[in-house]
Amino acid sequence: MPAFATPPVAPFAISFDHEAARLEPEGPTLTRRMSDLEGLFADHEAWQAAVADGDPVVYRVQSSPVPEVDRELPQSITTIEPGTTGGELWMTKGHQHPNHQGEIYLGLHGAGGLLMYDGTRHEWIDMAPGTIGYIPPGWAHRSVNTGDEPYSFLAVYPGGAGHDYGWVLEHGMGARAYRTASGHELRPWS
Ligand code: PAN
Ligand code: ZN
Repeated sequence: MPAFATPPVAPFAISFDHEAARLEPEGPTLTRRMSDLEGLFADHEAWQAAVADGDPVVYRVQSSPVPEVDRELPQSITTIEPGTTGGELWMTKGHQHPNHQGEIYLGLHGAGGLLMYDGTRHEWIDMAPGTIGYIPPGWAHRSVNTGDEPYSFLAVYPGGAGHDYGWVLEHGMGARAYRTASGHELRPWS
């Protein structure tokens, strides 16, 4: 099982395969199944049914060996599978960085969206290969697969930023992304 390096991390090169959406050397990979997304989809019964029906993998996060500690700059590649639950597009849990700091995402493969919320306003950025989405300090963020193939992106963020998942459960994300006949649409938070 790959592990994080012990800080301070020595200089090293990362081989980045954007087609395969992989980093080498690898750190740990986190797997999020449907059961890990409790309370996040608007349609609770559809979520329960999906958990009962094989509890599918919704997304994976592959890290480089750089650990999440202050002054280091970790990177990871997230791959979200295509799918919907109660019509809502598959997505990451979403979080806010409690130590407000900026972050960048780079689209690698597939089609997605970057939903951001500052507690009052929400913003949406369409993400495609080559798009850099900028997340300003203090904005909660969630990624959505809007296509019919896996959607992958690279994230680079300050190691001391922390991850607060409770903030999204408490405040929501301002909007939800749904599949429609012609693509996808955002609907008000419910
Ligand atoms: C990303 C996210 C990753 C998974 O690396 O952590 O896409 O999303 P959740 O953390 O919301 O489950 C990032 O924004 N890091 O700060
Ligand atoms: Zn983040």
